[in-house]
Amino acid sequence: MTSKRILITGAAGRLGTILRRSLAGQCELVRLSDIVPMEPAGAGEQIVSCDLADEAAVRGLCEGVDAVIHLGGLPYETGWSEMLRTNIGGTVNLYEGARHAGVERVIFASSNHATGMYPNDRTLSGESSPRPDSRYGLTKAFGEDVAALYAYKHGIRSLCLRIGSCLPKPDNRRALSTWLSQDDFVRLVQVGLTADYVHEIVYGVSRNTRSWWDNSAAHRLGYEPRDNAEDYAAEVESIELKTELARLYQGGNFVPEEFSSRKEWLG
Ligand code: NAI
Ligand code: 15L
Repeated sequence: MTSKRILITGAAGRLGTILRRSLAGQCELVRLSDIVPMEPAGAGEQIVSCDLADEAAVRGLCEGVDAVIHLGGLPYETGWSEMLRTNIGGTVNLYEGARHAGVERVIFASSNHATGMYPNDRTLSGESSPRPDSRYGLTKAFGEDVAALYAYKHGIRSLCLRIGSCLPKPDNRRALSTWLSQDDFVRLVQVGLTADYVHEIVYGVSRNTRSWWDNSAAHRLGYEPRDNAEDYAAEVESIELKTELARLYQGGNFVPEEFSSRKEWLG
């Protein structure tokens, strides 16, 4: 591994906990940061409590690391003020902190909800332009652009992961397309920590037979997913999302929430 000193934001969360486990003992330092408490530091770990909205604190947080895995933020739809403070402000603070600290690379947890308003019959790639399905999805599309600014202008390698549904196993029919196994998530992050790229947007998805995403850019970087949601098809195929809109668009349940278009813009 080239990155020896790593910062994980959102380290107390679902994905942060998976990464913490996988990186234990692998690096010179893993700095684990969140606003909520977590298990005490083990060997090679450091726990730093930090609100991503606190610009000065985030500056300090980024000091002395080679790579950042930016998972911290609100992973669901909520009002503008929280979104602006945490997801937009927090991501800007993080990249600005990384620039000041001379961080080499940032892996940004984007989301499939940046492109959630595409219908299910479209095959997307990291080059597909955003069609956010929510304020949440828009914050992720914004984060991808922040990543481009800091990559091309300031030389921070930036890998944006449009993560599908990272779960122990798929839990419904939609997830047969969107599932990212926890092991494949770790594999993808390992690629992000070592591969040669400037600014890339890829999908965080396993090798699902029914995937909606052409992830060849990730494969070119060296990502070799091993899990396939299809193995669980018999178990979950009959578990459908409840509304027609949710079934029609890639963003699933984020789509019908506050939906108010009188037209069908499918295409
Ligand atoms: P999570 O909610 O379990 O973890 C996020 C962490 O961020 C939490 O521990 C929370 O305390 C922390 N956080 C929230 N506000 C903060 C603030 N102001 N300052 C510092 N920390 C703050 O979410 P999860 O599932 O682990 O997701 C991690 C990232 O991946 C998120 O950015 C999410 O949007 C993204 N993602 C996750 C997917 C999934 O399937 N779990 C799918 C797509 C994207
Ligand atoms: C996300 O972005 C959410 O953070 C996660 O909780 C899931 O809803 C996931 O997308 C998904 O689309 O399944």
